[in-house]
Amino acid sequence: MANPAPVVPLLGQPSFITLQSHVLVEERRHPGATGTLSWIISALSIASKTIAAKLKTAGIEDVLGEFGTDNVQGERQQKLDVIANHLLIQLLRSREGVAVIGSEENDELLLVDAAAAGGRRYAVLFDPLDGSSNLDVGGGVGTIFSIFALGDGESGTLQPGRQQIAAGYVLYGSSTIFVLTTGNGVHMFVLDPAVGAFIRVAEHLRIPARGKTYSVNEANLDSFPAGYQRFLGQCRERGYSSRYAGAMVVDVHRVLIKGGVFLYPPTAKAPQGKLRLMYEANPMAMLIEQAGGAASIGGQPILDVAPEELHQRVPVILGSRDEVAELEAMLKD
Ligand code: P6P
Repeated sequence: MANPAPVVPLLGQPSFITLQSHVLVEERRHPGATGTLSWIISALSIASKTIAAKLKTAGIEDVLGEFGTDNVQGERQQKLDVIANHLLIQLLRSREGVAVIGSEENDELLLVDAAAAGGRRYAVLFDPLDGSSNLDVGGGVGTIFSIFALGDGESGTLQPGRQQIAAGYVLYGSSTIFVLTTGNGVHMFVLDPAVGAFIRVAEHLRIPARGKTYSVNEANLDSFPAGYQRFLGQCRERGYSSRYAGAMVVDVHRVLIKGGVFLYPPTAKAPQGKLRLMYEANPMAMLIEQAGGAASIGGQPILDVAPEELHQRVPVILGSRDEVAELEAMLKD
């Protein structure tokens, strides 16, 4: 008998499950699904690949720096904020079923009369380029998105985060990472630029019950409510490390993978907190809860907050269940 073929040890068997095939399999778990949601996630995937490509050569092309205007938040818009926002809006409005688009960069909701197969209608809310002030210094940035189903004729009503049917983010960092939940766990995909596809690298991510880092802007420490200060003092006594990138997607991704907590407490400058409920706190809260963690505004789960307006801000406490519970107890004292 001829020698058996040599077994070639592969350098790690890539799954070859792409984001698109993952989403189609998930779609089959929902009888009566029309594929409209899958197409919306596909639009988000295409937009993120295009944004990732632009970011890789940002220093070469003239797309860094300020655009010259302020957004509704009163923040200076970076050129890439405007580019990313335009890309996402154009791609999403071309998709059947996208009836409402909300963006950090736009004052009002955009109502898009996209007729959908089977009448399915969705609202897609996003922060197109979160942490964009990091761009000029080559830091990590991200896109955060939140998807709600809409009833017939429903357009402007904002729903509590618990009603989200999908949420996720794209981290443009050392690699481009797409993290997604459609309510059946949290799954992670990495962009293979040679193939042009997001390849699944992890399924059903679980956040550790406890971590060894906290992530907060300690420059605001003196204006944090006392419970936060006590909690952070306890973390330091326990030998925790402090990690803060100044971009929510970067900091929350670290917490999702390694455990610990991410905090944006009320401060003197932002008494309601700085982060926006509808397209930052809610999607991140859905991901963290789906991964077995906890997400609170301090005394109430983020996902149960009844929204009052599109750009509403809330305090954010999210991460490992044990640590969030400890902080919540200190806030009650
Ligand atoms: P600060 C970026 O501007 C952002 O919206 C989040 O991505 C980030 O977590 C936070 O603000 C950083 O805010 O006040 O610490 O610079």
